[in-house]
Amino acid sequence: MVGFIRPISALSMTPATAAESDSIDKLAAAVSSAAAPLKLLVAEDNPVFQMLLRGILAHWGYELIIVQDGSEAWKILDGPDPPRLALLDWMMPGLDGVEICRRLRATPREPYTYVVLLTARTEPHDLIEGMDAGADDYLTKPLKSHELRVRLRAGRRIIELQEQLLHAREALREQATHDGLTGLLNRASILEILENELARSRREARSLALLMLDLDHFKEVNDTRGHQSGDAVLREAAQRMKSSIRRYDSLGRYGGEEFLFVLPGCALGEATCEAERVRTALGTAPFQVPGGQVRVTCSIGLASCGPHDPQDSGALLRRADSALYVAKNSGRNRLAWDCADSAVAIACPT
Ligand code: GH3
Ligand code: MG
Ligand code: MG
Ligand code: MG
Repeated sequence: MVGFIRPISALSMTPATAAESDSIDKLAAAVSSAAAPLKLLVAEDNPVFQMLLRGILAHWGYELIIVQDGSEAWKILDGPDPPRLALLDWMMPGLDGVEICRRLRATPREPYTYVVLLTARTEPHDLIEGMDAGADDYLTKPLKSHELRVRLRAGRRIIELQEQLLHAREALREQATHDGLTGLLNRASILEILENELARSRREARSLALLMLDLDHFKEVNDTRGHQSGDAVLREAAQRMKSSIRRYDSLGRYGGEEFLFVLPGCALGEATCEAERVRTALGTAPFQVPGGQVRVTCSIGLASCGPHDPQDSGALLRRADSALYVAKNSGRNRLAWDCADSAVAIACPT
C-alpha cells in the first residue's frame, strides 16, 4: 500500500498525525491501488505549490494535467474529452477558479466535472461564494496531504457513481427503444421514425417509401424445428436485412415476424430495388438453426409517396399492409407495391 508523503514542506503542506494517516490510508488505499488512473486537472499558478502537487498526486496514481492559469484550465475543461476531476486554485491569472466554476455550471454538461477549489480564504462568505459558483468542495491552504487525498477520493466516488448512472440510463434507453431478440428498433421506435421522416419529407419536398415485410410460413419453422430455431432465424434475418439497407434507412421489428423499413428520399424505383435486395438476402441462403438448416422466404408490401403527395403515417401503413396482403395471396416470396395513383402490382421472384 502506498503511504502518505509527509511532511512535504512546512510552508505549504501540513502533515497528518500518525493516527490520522493510518485511518485515512485505509480509506484511500482501495481507490489509489485498484481503480484505473483518473485524469485530474490541476490549475495552480504558484510554482512551489505546483511542484508539490505534481509529486504527491502522481504518486497517488492520478493522470495529471497541470496548467498555470485559469484561461488554460478553461480551454481544457471546455475542450474534447475533459478531465472529470479538477483541482483549481481560486486566485490565478486569467480566469480565477470561481469564474471557471461559473462557466462550467452555466450549461448542463455530461459527463460531470467535479471541482475542488484551493483557497487561502477562510471567511465563510468567501467559501459560500465559491460553492455557489458551482464548486463541489474546497480546501484551504496550507493544504493537509491527507485532507487532499480524501477530498479527491470523495470526488472520484461521485464521478464513478455518475458513470454507473449514465450506463444504467443508456441500458434503459436501449431496452425501451430496441427489440430484445433481434436488437432492431422496436415497434414504437420505428413508428416514431416514420412520423419524423414523413414530416421531414413534407418539409423538404422529398419522396419516402415504406416496406412492410413478413416472413413466409414462419409458423412452420416453429412447428417443425422448435421455437429456439424460430428465434435463431429471426436474429439472423434481422442481420441480413440490416446489411441490405442504406445507411440512412431505418428498420424495426413491427410485430412477431413482421418488419418495417423506412426509406427516406426513396422514390418507387429505388425502393423496389432495395426491397428486392432484402428479399434476395433472406431467400437465397439457408439459415443455420440448431441441428441443421432451414430455408425462409419473405413477402414485402411497398408504399411510397412522392414529393408532392404527402401522406400521413396511417395511410402509408395501410397501403403497405394491403400490398403485403396481395404479395401473400399471389404466392409469397415476392414484392407488391401500392403507389398513390395506381393499383397494386406484383413483382414475381426471378
Ligand atoms: P404467412 O406466410 O401467412 O405469414 O404464415 P406465417 O406462418 O408466417 O404466419 P402466422 O401469422 O400464421 O405465424 C406467425 C408465427 O410467428 C406465429 C408465431 O408463433 C411466430 N412468432 C412470432 N414471434 C416470434 C418469436 O419471437 N419467436 C418465434 N420463435 N416465433 C415467433
Ligand atoms: Mg494562486
Ligand atoms: Mg405475420
Ligand atoms: Mg408470416
